[in-house]
Amino acid sequence: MLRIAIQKSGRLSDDSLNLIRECGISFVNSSLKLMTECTNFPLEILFLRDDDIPGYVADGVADIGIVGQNVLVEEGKQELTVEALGFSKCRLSLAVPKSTNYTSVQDLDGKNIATSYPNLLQAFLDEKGVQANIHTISGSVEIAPGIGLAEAICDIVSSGSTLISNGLKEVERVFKSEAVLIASPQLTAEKRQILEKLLFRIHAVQRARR
Ligand code: PRT
Ligand code: ZN
Repeated sequence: MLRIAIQKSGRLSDDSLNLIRECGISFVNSSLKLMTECTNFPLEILFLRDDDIPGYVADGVADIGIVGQNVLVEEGKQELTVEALGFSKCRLSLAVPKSTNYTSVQDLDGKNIATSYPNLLQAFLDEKGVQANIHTISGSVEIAPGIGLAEAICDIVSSGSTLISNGLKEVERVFKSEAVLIASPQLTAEKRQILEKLLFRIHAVQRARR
């Protein structure tokens, strides 16, 4: 039996479960249960917060998982990657109030930037040779400039409408992300075989979608 960690409820959940279903794997999904066993494939689904998925897979509590690259790389666990899955595409971007006269990333030197992704942001700023004060906050990053916490933010963007409705403009793309399949490095030969079977089905689903 292979154990997969999936986001319990959020932007990754539906597409992750649909991918498993499209692989021809059946399961009963009760929102009350933490775990469900598939009926026609040796797979057990564990439902978690997305932030916990890389750690559970790294520790071997779950064998494989589906998570956004933004979370995976922020947590420094990119070596768990098996392959990109092509959904939940988004980007991590820097944004400033639309009234700000922004010319280049150097304008952020000495500024305060609010984000939930301090590691990805720090790596980007280091590469650009910019020194800024990073304020790590866990949610509602887009309101930080309005309440005087920061001059800029670094947050996930997909359509861009959240930025616009908060009077912000996107000025730099820091990281491009999509959902990825990850796996524990210590899988038994038996579990690796189940993973190979699952990957075979995932590739068939992806080919059919194209
Ligand atoms: O509860 P849990 O911790 O499991 O979930 P979460 O709230 O931390 O994550 P969730 O469900 O919001 O997102 C899960 C993953 O989906 C993220 O880690 C990304 O990989 C991916 N993803 C794709 C997104 C978005 N699109 C997205 N638009 N994650 C967040 N957003 C948010 C963003 O933070 C901002 O508030 O949506 C807003 C921007 O959207 P637009 O369309 O207005 O630009
Ligand atoms: Zn989360």
